[in-house]
Amino acid sequence: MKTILFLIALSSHWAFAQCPISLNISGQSYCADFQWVYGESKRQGQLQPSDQMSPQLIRKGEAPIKWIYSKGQFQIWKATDTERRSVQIEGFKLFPHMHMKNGHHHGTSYDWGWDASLQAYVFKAMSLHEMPGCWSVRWTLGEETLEGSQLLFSIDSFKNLSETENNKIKKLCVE
Ligand SMILES: [Cu+2]
Repeated sequence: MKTILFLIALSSHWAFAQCPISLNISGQSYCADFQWVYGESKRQGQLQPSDQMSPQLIRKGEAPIKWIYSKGQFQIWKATDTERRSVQIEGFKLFPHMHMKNGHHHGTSYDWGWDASLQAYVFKAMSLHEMPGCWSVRWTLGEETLEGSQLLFSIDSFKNLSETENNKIKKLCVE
């Protein structure tokens, strides 16, 4: 019995590792993986690498010179492909979205593109500002609207916040 339970646990873990995020896009099943990487800062209008891991919340009133723009990599492959060969999907993109407590929703600046050397999409230059609401990452094949997109995940834990501060954010994300 123990062995069987162990095998079940192992296989579900394996399945998760094989398909960290499941997506159905235009009737096709895909697996995807999103990974945060080091953020960037701006020097004379140019993005430069920083030593701060994403995601980073930009504090209220913080001078733009100190802002850390969050960055991540996104890979997507056909669910049936055990070799996880990256594919590009026509019109597919991720975008940052803010759901505010007062019912207001809005986006922010970002950059989305394909990196041929990484064989992955790069999602960067995201300025995630501190405000009473929940930041999330959504995906779409077209418009960056709530109706025209789907939730990929909520950003409910920032690398530059304390545990107490992150717990406040988590509450904003479940409300
Ligand atoms: Cu807002």
